[in-house]
Amino acid sequence: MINPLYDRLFGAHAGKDSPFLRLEDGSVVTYAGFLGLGAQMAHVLAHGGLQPGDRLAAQVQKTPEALALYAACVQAGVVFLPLNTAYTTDELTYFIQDSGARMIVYDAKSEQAVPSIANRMGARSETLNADGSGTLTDCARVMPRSFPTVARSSDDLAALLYTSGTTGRSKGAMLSQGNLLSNAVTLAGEWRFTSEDVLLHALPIFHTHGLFVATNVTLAAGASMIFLPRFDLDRLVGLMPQATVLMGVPTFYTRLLDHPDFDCRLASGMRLFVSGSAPLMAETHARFAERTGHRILERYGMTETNMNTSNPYAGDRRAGTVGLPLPGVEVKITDLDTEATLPAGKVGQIEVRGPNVFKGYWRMPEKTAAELRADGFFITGDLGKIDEDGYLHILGRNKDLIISGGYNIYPKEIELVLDAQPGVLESAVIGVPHRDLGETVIGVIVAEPGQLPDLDRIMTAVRASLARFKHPKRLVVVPDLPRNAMAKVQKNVLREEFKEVIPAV
Ligand code: MCA
Ligand code: AMP
Repeated sequence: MINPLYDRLFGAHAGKDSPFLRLEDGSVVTYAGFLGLGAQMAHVLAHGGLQPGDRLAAQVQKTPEALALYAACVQAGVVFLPLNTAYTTDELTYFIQDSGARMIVYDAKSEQAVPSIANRMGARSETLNADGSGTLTDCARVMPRSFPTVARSSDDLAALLYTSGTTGRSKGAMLSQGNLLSNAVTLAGEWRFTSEDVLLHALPIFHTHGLFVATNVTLAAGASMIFLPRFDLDRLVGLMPQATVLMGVPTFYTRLLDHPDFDCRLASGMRLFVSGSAPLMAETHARFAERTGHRILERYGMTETNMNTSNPYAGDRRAGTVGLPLPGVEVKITDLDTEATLPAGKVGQIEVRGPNVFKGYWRMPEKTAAELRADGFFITGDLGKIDEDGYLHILGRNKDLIISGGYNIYPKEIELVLDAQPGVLESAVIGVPHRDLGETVIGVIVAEPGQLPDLDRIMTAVRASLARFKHPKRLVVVPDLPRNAMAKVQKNVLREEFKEVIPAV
């Protein structure tokens, strides 16, 4: 194989007239049509001077063209860097600059700043809009529908995905061809995917879950996807009878259970429901089984590692656990202080090793060294235990992280913005329980002596610099922050105090 990821996931389907994407309007993109468009886009990248290993940043809506751009990058040996469409210009600028992207693909209708950022960096910019139009597709249309696939090895980078950090500075996780391919093939096998499967795809395609888990697994099996531009509960329910598999974050499942039409008849043609990215409550698992007869299969992964563990397809899917290590993946629990491996039943930090584990953080050797051990084990920052039967239980986090509707939010990033506002002495951002999103963001502020911070003004500043899903749902002012003997803010005390600040609806 000259380009393992392309050859196995994409090239293997050359010439096939079978459906790959089933769109909302009833039209179908065949494998051959999709690969043809990908090849045309690969020509655009090559004409634009992109060399193998160069980064291409894309902040675009979920369209077949956006997915073809991913295929084009893999085929041209270019490192794909997808970006959340909710990111503000400030956030976008950081990712583009940090990655040194050589080409930026953006939606001309929603982002105005890219051409000037690109100019400053000597990068090219192309547009790709929500309706598939733009300079990228205009240029692609006149290109040949085949492209000489660029040779790559398993260790070459295929994608750079940013994940926020506890210091507030996002880190680019370097994912190799081998990382992505090994996980896709493993998951397709474990979850028994075949070319007959139809995946109901309602996740965004700028994160691991929607892009690598859902899309790569579909590609590995030569299956097809009902490709929804966004999550829409009524559409999901309406289309379910045409699908066989759904992958979603827990919010998908709690919302489905709230839908009056969602019942066992609707789910009768489905063979698998997968949940991940955030904890699935055992209660949701039980209610879902009661309503549909299906036991949701929960799995556990990270941007840095793709998927690590999964409940079994055929065996016992245990609620409240994330299942067993995937074939080829090692999981161990270690003591936080001594780093010694702990026996079954003991709680410690979760470490993983395997072909799925990333190559390190882009241009951050110290951060890489701090989290990726020399022996290949990655310190996930999650806390848990392995029970007597080998099932992994995630029991907490050793990292200050909030997961809202499956999106990860690092409090530090928000605290930096809050702390910079007039009248604010310091702040602590916490996650509190939220019925729909699992957790939601609360900003706790201490005022400068004698000052009364203007909360509306603070929220305006937050809106200007951070994506909407990171915005605190409430700001509260307190006289001081609780601290322990080491002067560390006790966020657990704040979480307890404000756990009911957002009413359950
Ligand atoms: C949307 N909003 C949110 C979220 N999503 N606020 C907080 N948390 C969220 N997750 C806000 C919008 O900014 C908007 O704010 C309002 O809610 C309505 O927006 P809308 O787009 O209509 O929301 P939605 O369609 O209801 O979205 C909810 C969602 C979505 C479907 C749960 O967030 C989603 O698709 N989440 C999946 C994320 C994901 O793919 N994570 C995987 C990461 P306003 O009203 O103020 O305008 S990969 C990962 O974690 C690892 C590797 C793994 O294991 O998978
Ligand atoms: P990300 O940074 O988006 O890659 O998110 C990775 C984090 O999401 C993990 O470190 C976990 O904390 C969390 N996560 C993913 N899947 C699950 C799950 N099934 N249960 C609990 N937490 C999960």
